[in-house]
Amino acid sequence: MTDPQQLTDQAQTAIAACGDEVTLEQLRVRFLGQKGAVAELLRSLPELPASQRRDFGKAVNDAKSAIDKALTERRELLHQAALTARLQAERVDVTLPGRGEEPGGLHPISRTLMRIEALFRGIGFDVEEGPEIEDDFHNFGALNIPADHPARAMHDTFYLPSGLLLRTHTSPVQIRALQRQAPPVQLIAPGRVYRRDSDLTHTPMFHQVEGLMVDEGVSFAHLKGVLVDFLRRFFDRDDLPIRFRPSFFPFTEPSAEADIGCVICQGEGCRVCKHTGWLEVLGCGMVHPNVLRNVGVDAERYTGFAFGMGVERLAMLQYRIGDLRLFFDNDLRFLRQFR
Ligand code: 2U9
Repeated sequence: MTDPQQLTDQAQTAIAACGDEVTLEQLRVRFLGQKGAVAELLRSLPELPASQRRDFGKAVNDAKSAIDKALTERRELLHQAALTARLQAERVDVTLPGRGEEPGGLHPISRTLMRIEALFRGIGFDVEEGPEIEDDFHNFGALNIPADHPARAMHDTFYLPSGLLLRTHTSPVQIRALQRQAPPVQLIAPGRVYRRDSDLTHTPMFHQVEGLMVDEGVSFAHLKGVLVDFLRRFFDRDDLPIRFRPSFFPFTEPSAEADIGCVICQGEGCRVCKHTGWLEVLGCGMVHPNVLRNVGVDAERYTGFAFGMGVERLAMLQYRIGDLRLFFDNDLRFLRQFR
């Protein structure tokens, strides 16, 4: 190649056809580099007759400028095109509708717990929580359940290597409350409890709400008044039939279990109430004087009533849920129904 104009044309054609910045740099080296085509033309200068050198030198310089200009313009163009392509690719259409957030919901057990708590708060009960890992005294001893007593078999207990245990009921919360504060005491203790039990109707962890009222002159009539009122409000039926049957617990004397008229069949008899028309919903009784003495409360001066209920059972009746395990599967198809 000896003609600067021809070289310019060739370079401009190649540059115009170049589609990316890397190839463009290769073209720059090829035409304007130290060993490039323009440098080669300049090296041929001394071989020319002296009369032609001046014009040829100018022509080579013009070629160099023209190629340099073409490179710069092309580089700018390619840079802009790349930027535009990237902006296009990364474009966010802020006018598109959002993906949407599904509203969360409370677990049915949480909802039932909150309902129970609200009803007891409304009649002046405090709500207290306590540790799930307990010692033998707070879970058993203080509650008039001695070490060798068969009543302990009722609560198949999870023991930890330390000798501590997972509480089998929320009674220890109330023991701690009585140790801490003098009567009058009126509180409920909601929370998780643990028993070594697992079948269709039992899970190793479940929820309880227990309650306690201790003061001078507290009687079984107060117990009945509070619990009948609670159950009728909970099931939202002023005429809900309720009966108390005698029972036994080591921590209460006398003790009773409360049944409500079956909310599924209205007492007609169905599978849920095993064709009795009644559903057992809680246990209760007058706090045993030994329990009061164990926590330093004067059992001559004070009396109290206590009760306990299983939250899963109440939630199943409230929401007409037929299978206990649904509470623990965390299947969204089930949980979404409680939003
Ligand atoms: C203190 C004194 C007495 C709590 C009580 C029951 C009766 C009872 C069961 C119901 C179903 C447990 O979840 S369940 O299996 N509970 O029947 N609980 S009286 O008595 C107390 C508690 C604390 C200081």
